[in-house]
Amino acid sequence: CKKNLRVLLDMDQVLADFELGFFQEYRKKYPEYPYIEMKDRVGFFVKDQYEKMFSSVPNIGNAVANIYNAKKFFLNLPEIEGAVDAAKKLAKMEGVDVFICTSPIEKYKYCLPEKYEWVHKHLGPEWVARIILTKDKTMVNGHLLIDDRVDIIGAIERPSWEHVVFSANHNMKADIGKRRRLDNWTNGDWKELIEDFKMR
Ligand code: BVP
Repeated sequence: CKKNLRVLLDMDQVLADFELGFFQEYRKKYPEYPYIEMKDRVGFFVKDQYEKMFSSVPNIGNAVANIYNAKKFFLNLPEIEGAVDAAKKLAKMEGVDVFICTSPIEKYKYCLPEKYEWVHKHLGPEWVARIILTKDKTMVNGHLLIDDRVDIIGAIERPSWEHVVFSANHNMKADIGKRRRLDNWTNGDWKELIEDFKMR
């Protein structure tokens, strides 16, 4: 008898829209500061791109960090379109176990509980038990990791999972080698992806 397919879903930019949440809050809190349109985001870290692009603006990095370090930032992140619906359907599929695999930010005070609250609120109480919080996703065992971050590295050189890159503005120009992409949760591609993995 075959084992279940263990699917690890990243949270930020796969389920919860960190980039949109950031953009909206930043524009609201710092309307006089320069900003990067969401379509022009390149590279995983917002702060890095802002500091590089606006190096003449004093403290712009702090302004950026103030946004995601703030209370309620992670809690109030909007959903990625179709993500919650797809995740629920995925979890109901026969032969599939779903987990949420997410890394906290350095200033974890609000981020940690708010990630739990977000999952509880958007996916339901039974999903809280599926959360895996770690800075090192290579230490997590699974068959498939759906994640927007291109450089997922850690203690294990060859993780058990295969990384499928979830498309985000910041990774569209990145070299992802032989890895597959999942562009969204809305066009049904995710079902094919899961069926492919189940047949292995
Ligand atoms: O806690 C989240 C948000 C944070 O990194 C974590 C996402 O990790 P993954 O689980 O998706 O790998 N984060 C932080 C910054 C800026 C830090 Br400086 C950012 O620009 N984007 C981002 O996702």
